[in-house]
Amino acid sequence: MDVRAAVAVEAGKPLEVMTVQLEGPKEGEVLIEVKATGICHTDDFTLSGADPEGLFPAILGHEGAGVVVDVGKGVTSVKKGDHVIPLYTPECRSCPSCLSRKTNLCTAIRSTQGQGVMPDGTSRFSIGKDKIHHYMGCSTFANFTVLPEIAVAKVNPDAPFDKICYIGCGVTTGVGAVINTAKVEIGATAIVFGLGGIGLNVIQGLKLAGADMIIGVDINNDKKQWGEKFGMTHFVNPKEVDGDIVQHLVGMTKRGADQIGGADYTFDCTGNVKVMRQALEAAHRGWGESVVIGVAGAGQEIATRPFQLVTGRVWKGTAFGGARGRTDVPKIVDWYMDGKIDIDPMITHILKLEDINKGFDMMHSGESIRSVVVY
Ligand code: NAD
Ligand code: 022
Ligand code: ZN
Repeated sequence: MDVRAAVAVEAGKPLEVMTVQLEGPKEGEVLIEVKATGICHTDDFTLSGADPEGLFPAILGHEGAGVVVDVGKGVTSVKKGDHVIPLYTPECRSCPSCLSRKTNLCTAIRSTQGQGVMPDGTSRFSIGKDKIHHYMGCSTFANFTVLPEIAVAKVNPDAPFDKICYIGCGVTTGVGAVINTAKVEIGATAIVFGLGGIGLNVIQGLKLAGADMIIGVDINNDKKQWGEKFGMTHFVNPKEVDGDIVQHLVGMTKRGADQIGGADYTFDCTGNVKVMRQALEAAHRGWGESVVIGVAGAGQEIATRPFQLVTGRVWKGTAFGGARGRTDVPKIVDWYMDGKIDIDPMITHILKLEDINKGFDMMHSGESIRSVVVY
């Protein structure tokens, strides 16, 4: 069938909106009509050519929501008409990783997903005789896409597509990092570095978990009011701090008779390896945990003195907020529908597919939190 797609033709060039061909779903696959998709940093990272694993031509996009319009042979968990969110981290429930209960990083289709093809090794997208790669198993920058059954979460059909698409990446990553990865408890103190589309979701996750002190750190003062909207209690701009930012944050979090500072939990939502170090060192001696959420550029390395870890700080990382997609994503949609979490204000721009490149421009300039394309 003919579908409308924004194609990443070549690294470093804008997306080209065109008609491409999509084959129907094969065994174990589903055809989705994509209703809305967010634009996220990883799409930009790949499009820019900075991602050494980036493949071209490809249909990018991994933050979508839509409706099942057809299912392939053997598909049992979803049917035509179901509302779904595509999952770049699938959940097969039978690979060693899923069965371990220790990680959300399902390995069932990992290698083919990285190669930009469906699990049978072929692509469903083409232009004439030329194949186009899938992206993160999702390719939501097309009004129809094919996904493996294990890579879709069935969600509440009353939920609005133009909001819940954000649960396909940003919301789940931020809220999940707090609930699943850090397992923050009531009364905890926390520091969030970087108040963009991820950091704000970490903040609302911390509020949901009952954290007491939620310090937001950003070099952009405009982010203060954004943080406050979602539950941040204190704001620090490192550019306006005299001396060392870590010492400043440790000073702000001093508690108890021994007056040792540092937060119970810290989160890097910048992708900057220097900030990752600050986040670790601003965690409390003896028990503070620092969660790396930001994705750093290819070849970057993190550093700290081993003493920081010997004295009990814990350095962790998280992908997709530690969420098991088919199990946890429907719950997050319900939290949104019940008013437990907020999404609407973070979607600052709605675009048509034809204008998708404007969404990338607004991400670069920092004027958007999230841009969403509505088909
Ligand atoms: P964003 O650009 O919207 O936000 C980043 C924020 O960090 C901005 O507000 C910026 O002003 C701030 N910042 C930059 N340098 C800083 C510094 N030195 N100190 C303090 N603040 C600083 O980006 P986003 O959409 O929120 O994404 C953040 C990161 O999370 C990206 O690296 C993205 O790739 C990553 N991410 C990871 C996962 C995962 O599963 N691990 C999922 C989604 C996104
Ligand atoms: C999403 N991300 C950043 C912004 N939006 C993002 C990028 C990468 C990962 C998670 C979120 C990630 C962390 C660890 C892995 N990935 C590897 C998982 C594994 O090897 O099992 C990751 C994922 C998908 C892909 C590449 C890397 C892909 O489909 N190409 C989850
Ligand atoms: Zn993303």
